[in-house]
Amino acid sequence: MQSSWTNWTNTFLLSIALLGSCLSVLAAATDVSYDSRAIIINGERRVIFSGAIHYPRSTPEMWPDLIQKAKEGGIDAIETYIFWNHHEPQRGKYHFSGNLNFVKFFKLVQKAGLHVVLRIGPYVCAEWNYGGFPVWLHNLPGVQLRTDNQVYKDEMQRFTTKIVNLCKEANLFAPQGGPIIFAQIENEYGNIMEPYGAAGKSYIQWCATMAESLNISVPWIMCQQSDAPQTMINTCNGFYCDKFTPNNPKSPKMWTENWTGWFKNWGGKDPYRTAEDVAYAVARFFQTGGVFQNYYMYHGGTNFGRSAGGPFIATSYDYNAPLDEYGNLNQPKWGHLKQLHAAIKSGQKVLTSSSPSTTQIGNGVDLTTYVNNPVGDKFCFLSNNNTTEDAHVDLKQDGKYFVPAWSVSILAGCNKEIYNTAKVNTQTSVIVKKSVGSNNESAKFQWAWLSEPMWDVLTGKGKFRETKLLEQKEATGDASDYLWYLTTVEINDTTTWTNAILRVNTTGHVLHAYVNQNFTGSQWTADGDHRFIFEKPITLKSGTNFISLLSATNYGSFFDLSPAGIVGGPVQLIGKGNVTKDLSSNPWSYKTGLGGERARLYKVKQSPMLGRGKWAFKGLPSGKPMMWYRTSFNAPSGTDPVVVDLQGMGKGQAWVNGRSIGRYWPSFLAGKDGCNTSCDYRGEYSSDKCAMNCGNPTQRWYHIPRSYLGNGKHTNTLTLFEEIGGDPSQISFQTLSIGFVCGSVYEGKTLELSCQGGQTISEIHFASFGDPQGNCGSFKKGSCEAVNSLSTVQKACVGKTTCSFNATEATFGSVNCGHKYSKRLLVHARCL
Ligand SMILES: *[C@@H]1O[C@H](CO)[C@@H](O)[C@H](O)[C@H]1NC(C)=O
Ligand SMILES: *[C@@H]1O[C@H](CO)[C@@H](O)[C@H](O)[C@H]1NC(C)=O
Ligand SMILES: *[C@@H]1O[C@H](CO)[C@@H](O)[C@H](O)[C@H]1NC(C)=O
Ligand SMILES: *[C@@H]1O[C@H](CO)[C@@H](O)[C@H](O)[C@H]1NC(C)=O
Ligand SMILES: *[C@@H]1O[C@H](CO)[C@@H](O)[C@H](O)[C@H]1NC(C)=O
Ligand SMILES: *[C@@H]1O[C@H](CO)[C@@H](O)[C@H](O)[C@H]1NC(C)=O
Ligand SMILES: *[C@@H]1O[C@H](CO)[C@@H](O)[C@H](O)[C@H]1NC(C)=O
Ligand SMILES: *[C@@H]1O[C@H](CO)[C@@H](O)[C@H](O)[C@H]1NC(C)=O
Ligand SMILES: *[C@@H]1O[C@H](CO)[C@@H](O)[C@H](O)[C@H]1NC(C)=O
Ligand SMILES: *[C@@H]1O[C@H](CO)[C@@H](O)[C@H](O)[C@H]1NC(C)=O
Ligand SMILES: CC(=O)N[C@H]1CO[C@H](CO)[C@@H](O)[C@@H]1O
Repeated sequence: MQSSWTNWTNTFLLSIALLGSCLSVLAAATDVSYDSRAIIINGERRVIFSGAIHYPRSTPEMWPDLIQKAKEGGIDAIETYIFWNHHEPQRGKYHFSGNLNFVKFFKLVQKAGLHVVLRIGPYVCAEWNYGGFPVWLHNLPGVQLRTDNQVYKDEMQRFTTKIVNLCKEANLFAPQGGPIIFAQIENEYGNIMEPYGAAGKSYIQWCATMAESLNISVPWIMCQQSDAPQTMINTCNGFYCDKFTPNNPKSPKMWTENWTGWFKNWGGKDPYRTAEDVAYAVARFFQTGGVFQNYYMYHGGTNFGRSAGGPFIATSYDYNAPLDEYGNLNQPKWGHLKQLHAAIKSGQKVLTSSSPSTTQIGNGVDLTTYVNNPVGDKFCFLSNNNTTEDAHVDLKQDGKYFVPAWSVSILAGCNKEIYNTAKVNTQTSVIVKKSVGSNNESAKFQWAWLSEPMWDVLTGKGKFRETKLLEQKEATGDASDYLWYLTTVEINDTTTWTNAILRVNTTGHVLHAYVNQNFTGSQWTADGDHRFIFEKPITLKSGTNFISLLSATNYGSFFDLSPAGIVGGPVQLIGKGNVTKDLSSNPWSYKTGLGGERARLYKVKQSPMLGRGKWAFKGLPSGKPMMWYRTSFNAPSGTDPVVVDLQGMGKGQAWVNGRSIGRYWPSFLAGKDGCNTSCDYRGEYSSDKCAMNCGNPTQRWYHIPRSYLGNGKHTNTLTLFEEIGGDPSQISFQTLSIGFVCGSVYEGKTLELSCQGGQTISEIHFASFGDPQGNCGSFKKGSCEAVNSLSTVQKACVGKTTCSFNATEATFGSVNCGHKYSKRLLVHARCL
């Protein structure tokens, strides 16, 4: 491996030299290699902190700020997948502009001085529609996805080559002077490989050979692939990876997905993973010999458009990441990890040139020592994995340490604590939403509305016919979430059929039924999973009856193997005496998508309120399914992120100025149970631990990127397609900013407080240096404090955007806390 990249680099350098090209390109060429203890970049032995930011989950206007904040947070590399279905929505028709311009994204990363980890996949999972595969791929004759199938392999090779060539043409690989230091082929295949048998094994070999043949001259990785062919580095994904060992002893220990939190499903709660536990997982990884780790996600962002995967992935992909959905610092997570990166980096020389040796001290306490011989420099990790018992560890001449339960201390020189994962010294920021304009009656929006045009489908008129119930991906090619299934039934025996039951056996996810133009009901899977049975009473008449079924779905990661829609049914009518009519083999007529989608009702031309005669303005309907609504609104002034509050709406899709901001479903509430008022960071995390927002809408607020908005008066249009019925009169727009910050530091540490976006600290609600107690928002004085705590903080902070001071008696004056183990400073301040 290593020699081949070097050869390639030499050839490259030679050709540049022969062309007499500029020296700056020559100087920028970067050599990447590795061994089991380091990533080696231009000869420098490094540990690498990487953060995932998926370019289509934000906007090009947001990219520079996100990248800069990652850099300031101590991140060395940005990792992203490549999203095939968005780049090639129709076979051979490519899109690489706007927020799909990953070349631009990588150049911005490079400009900031960071590296790139390129995960091509091209299967990516990622809670993305159909795992990133274009649905047309599914419909190619003879194709079988992710296995030793020639049709599939040809397509995968063609797309992978296309992406690699785009990167080569833009000189993006490290030896070309670009930022890309690693590339990934396939994705977590090891987790699902078994059912594929021998074909799976030969497929993964083929992936390795194909990838190698692309001559990218940086190392390839495969994640969760314990049998990765030897030129590939296999890597770990998970909440913790301390127990992972790569399958090749020469490979570095790499963690490609350290889950900083979790994603959200419709009907799910807000996942929350504490800063203490993420820091613990990362520190443990480096304690046990880790070399490269990536935060999945560092910025989660938004599933705009129809990009969210199925079943039931929400539009927000916040992930409880260090940067929130809108790009705000998620504090204290961002800052606590920043300090962790700095602490580990301070030991980089020792860590990358020696192997760990660990002594078990007992009761879950481990001391891991790295010694850089013959120099003798030392670096230590002192961990306590006991979930309940704090440890007091006496290392004799190297000092005494307090190591809280489930934490890791980092000891510079093995005798000075520079960081502990459970001792958070970073401010907590409380983000608040501010209403834009007033909420009073006369300030309410003027709404226009229009019923979804359905005259054709409700009278059985579709676009194509089959005498069976089709699979939805095959019928729609994913041109829309929606597919109409239409049939008729002749009734002559009214005694049996006047009062009947319509029963539809469907693979989900959502079904709406109409009989003779009459809305009969809607239903969806309770748990966001696959099959359900729709059963509603209907009235049939003598003669021809129209049955019109609308199936709505999006696609999950393993939907290549499981069907979607009403495929196969059965669809039945049950009459008096349980007489059953099976309609499954009837002639069925089909129509993909909504009338309003075809008419592009979300597109706005000139004055948005000037509908071409169809839009109505009077008597705003509420609670009616299948409605289009639109209104115009002013862009909020300033630069704070903007959201639309869709409280009161049911389920549907939303557009701002013609651009989709995603699917919405605020009527879907998170379960009432399983939220705790307190969250204990100790013990293994799982995605429902410390969950929040029980009993509330899974997602009430929807991000409108600033760049989607125009300036000035009434230049913006919000368009909604409401599927199940909602009340638009409750809708409002809000901006997000920091309302409060809380600081907490232990004695001897520096407290830094800051607001953002031009805000200043306007007021100090609480400040006490001593033994104060409580959580952010409810701090209380303890038994002792420095008398001028409050005035000292006020003097240093009020009127400033940022302030910092040391939590020491030198700053605050003496505190008589007697025997207390450690003093600390708590501050609660307001940003305005
Ligand atoms: C990769 O390099 C090898 C040897 O230099 C060459 O034979 C092959 O054609 C190259 N492949 C590509 C895709 O550039
Ligand atoms: C905790 O650490 C001890 C070593 O001190 C180890 O034997 C044990 O497996 C660890 N427990 C967990 C849950 O990691
Ligand atoms: C944690 O410490 C307690 C008290 O010493 C002990 O009983 C328990 O076994 C320890 N648990 C682990 C996982 O080490
Ligand atoms: C209500 O809205 C009207 C029109 O925008 C405005 O003139 C009035 O001041 C508002 N009243 C309050 C109490 O905000
Ligand atoms: C009623 O319909 C059935 C088929 O659905 C048919 O066999 C029968 O002849 C019809 N009877 C009358 C009176 O039209
Ligand atoms: C629904 O369809 C599935 C698959 O064909 C079948 O296993 C199940 O029994 C059906 N359920 C009902 C109530 O018809
Ligand atoms: C529609 O349903 C209503 C009751 O829900 C019923 O009164 C009406 O007759 C139905 N119309 C048709 C055309 O079936
Ligand atoms: C019809 O089926 C239902 C449930 O499947 C059953 O409860 C009912 O007794 C049946 N009625 C007749 C008349 O068979
Ligand atoms: C809530 O907290 C209690 C006490 O810490 C714990 O026993 C329980 O498992 C927690 N429940 C959840 C759902 O996290
Ligand atoms: C805080 O203490 C450090 C030494 O620990 C010192 O360098 C720094 O100047 C102090 N900062 C303030 C604001 O007093
Ligand atoms: C892919 C992977 O490592 N998954 C693991 C992530 O962590 C959860 C919970 O700790 C495990 O259940 C998964 O197996």
